[in-house]
Amino acid sequence: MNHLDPHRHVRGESQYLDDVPEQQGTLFAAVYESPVAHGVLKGLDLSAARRAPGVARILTAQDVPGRNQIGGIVPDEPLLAEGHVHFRGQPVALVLARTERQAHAALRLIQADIELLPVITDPRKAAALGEFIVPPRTFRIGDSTGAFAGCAHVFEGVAESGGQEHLYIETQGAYAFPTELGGVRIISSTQGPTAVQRHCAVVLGLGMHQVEVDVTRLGGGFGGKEDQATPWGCLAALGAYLTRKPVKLVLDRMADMRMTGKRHPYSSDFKIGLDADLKIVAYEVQYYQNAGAAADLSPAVLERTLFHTTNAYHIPNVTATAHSCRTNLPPNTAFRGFGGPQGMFVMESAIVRAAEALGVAPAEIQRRNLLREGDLFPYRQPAELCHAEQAWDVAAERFDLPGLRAEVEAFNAANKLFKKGLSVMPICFGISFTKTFMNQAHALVHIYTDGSVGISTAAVEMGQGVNTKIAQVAARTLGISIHRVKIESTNTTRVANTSPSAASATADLNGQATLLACQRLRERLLRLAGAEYTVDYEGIEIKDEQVLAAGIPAETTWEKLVLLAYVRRVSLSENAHYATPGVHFDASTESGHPFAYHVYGTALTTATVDCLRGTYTIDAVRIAHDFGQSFSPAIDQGQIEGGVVQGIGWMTLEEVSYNQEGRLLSNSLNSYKIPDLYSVPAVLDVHFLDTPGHPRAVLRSKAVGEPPLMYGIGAYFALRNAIRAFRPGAALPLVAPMTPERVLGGLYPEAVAEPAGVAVG
Ligand code: LUZ
Ligand code: MOS
Repeated sequence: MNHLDPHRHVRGESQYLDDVPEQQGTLFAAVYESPVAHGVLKGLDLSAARRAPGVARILTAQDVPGRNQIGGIVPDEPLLAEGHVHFRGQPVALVLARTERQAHAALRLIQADIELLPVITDPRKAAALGEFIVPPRTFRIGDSTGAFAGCAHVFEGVAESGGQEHLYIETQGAYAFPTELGGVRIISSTQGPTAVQRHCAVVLGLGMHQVEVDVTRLGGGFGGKEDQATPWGCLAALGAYLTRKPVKLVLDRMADMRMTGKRHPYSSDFKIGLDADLKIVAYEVQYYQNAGAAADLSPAVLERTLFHTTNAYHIPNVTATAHSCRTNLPPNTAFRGFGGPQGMFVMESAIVRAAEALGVAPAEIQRRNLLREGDLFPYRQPAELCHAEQAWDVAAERFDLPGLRAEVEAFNAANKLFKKGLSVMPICFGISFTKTFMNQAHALVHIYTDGSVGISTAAVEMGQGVNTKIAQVAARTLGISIHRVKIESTNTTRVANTSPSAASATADLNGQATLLACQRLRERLLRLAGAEYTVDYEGIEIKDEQVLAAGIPAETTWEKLVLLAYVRRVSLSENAHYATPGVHFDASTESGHPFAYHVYGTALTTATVDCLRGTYTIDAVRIAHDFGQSFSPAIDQGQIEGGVVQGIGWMTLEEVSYNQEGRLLSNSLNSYKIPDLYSVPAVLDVHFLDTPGHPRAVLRSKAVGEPPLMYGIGAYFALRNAIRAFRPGAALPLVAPMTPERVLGGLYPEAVAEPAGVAVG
């Protein structure tokens, strides 16, 4: 089964937010952003802007009829700045004008009087000042302090990973319409329609039933629209509510890059202890998360970092502490992997530090410490149906790891100015929202009297193929062609109280709910088919004698059966709720069974460095991945390919950088480099491991959204190994991304210094 959407996309038929036909009278909105990263907002001069051509109205915090608050986990984020500004790009005022051009022109006439306050961009500086979003959290198993005393080898170090711009192709936006009775209807480019609905209701002082949010599809999300579609939805809704006119707000690319948060940069201290057999006995880590100026999803991201502290390894003694540090940057947010990749990068860094010091290949340590069936994670869930060793061994054998290693060594022996590096990257990712209550979904399934089927769930299609998967689940369960099934827009009036499409769990949660609804419909129809009946309805006749012993009339078509149900007054609609069974977590002991299951895999990565220029290619990524029983292998393979390339981008090319005044330097695609066709590995092999899947995975087909991003960490270490082939024994910092500048710094440390004054991330 192929993805249902791409032919619509390439023909330009897919409707994104900006393709919705514009209603007459629509006002266009533009956001006035804070020009500084921290200060007291003493005054705002709107007089010239108000007189500008086409301007209908300018809104500030004073115009909010409800609460000026959009914080999700912590109520610390105003919709429009009030009293203070906390980051550059923070929304301060909203201009509504007859055209988009007029709205943007008026922005330039606004003057803010701001008294500057000190700016913090560095998480460790924030921590030193006690600027935390939430209190620190610690996951602990065994006794790491005691265990270090008995270790043959102990190593310490610092690891840093940078931010990442989501760069969804469709920028953030919303289009809001006033409805009768004083409500609003919002078309939003969001992964979380309920989040937009809930916050709009708060901001407007309305009940949630007065706010309808509708989403057809997104041009990418990657986590950037899990929480951060909310401000634009609320601003458009505020405009529509106050003016009683439709209001459209779409950010241009540079505004989106300036104003929205990104993947959290982390700065971490680690300590790793091994015994004489290279078994990891103890691991301690302190994470400093750069949260930005408000909580957003940072506490949940922090939590997932702790859950993935030990990646795919079993370590009996672990103490991991995570700090969420408040800085004057846009609030950082969900990004594919959600803190997991940051934690796993530190684990891999610790292993590499140990391996380099001991003069062994990192793989020697990695392979020996992989999770086995029944091993406890630091949060005390056992690894069940664990495929960590299988993934490694199948990858090593199928792709001939010893042969690849020999090739790299031979190349390096024969070449002076080009060096190759190889790495092995195992992954393990927990599937479920870490907040147990979020693991629920609804599906509303209608069978129409002509036999066509319409399905509404909470799932948001953002290119990942979830609509195709849900249609497949329904078609299989009902025994009909997928072409009879339409997946409707995601709409809060049809499916309420939804979790965002996130955490790799969307197909599982909404697919399971769809499965339940379709099973019920199917049972009902089969029962009816098995009964004796005669019906004559609009010329269609089904006779009793056609009822077979099996209970299904031989000539009963789907259409006839559906029509029969209708005239017999049997309901052709179902609304099912699914809640993942068996997941729980107790934050007071930091233990429980938070994940439905884990996904495993291993990637072998080779890279070549040009040792004169510092440029490089990631030559090949070869992966053995645990899909379970994939029922959409084409979509799943696409998720792996996209995830790997996005992970390589995060670890190599993509460098988010702010200056010390909190101004985004990497503010466009001229200064922020993402992987292009030329940086995609020429070889990207994906082997589907033979695994049974998991009963909690929909049709035993495991979640596939986020896990592959973590394979990209392998690219970092492959490049590091290539540098060390050029400069044997080099002591390289563990700082990502490994940009060409950093590669040069590694090759020629005396000649290339870290750029001064630029905050990492
Ligand atoms: N969002 C969330 C997520 O709210 N909770 C999670 O556990 C999560 N994990 C991954 C991505 N988004
Ligand atoms: Mo995501 S980081 O699953 O929105």
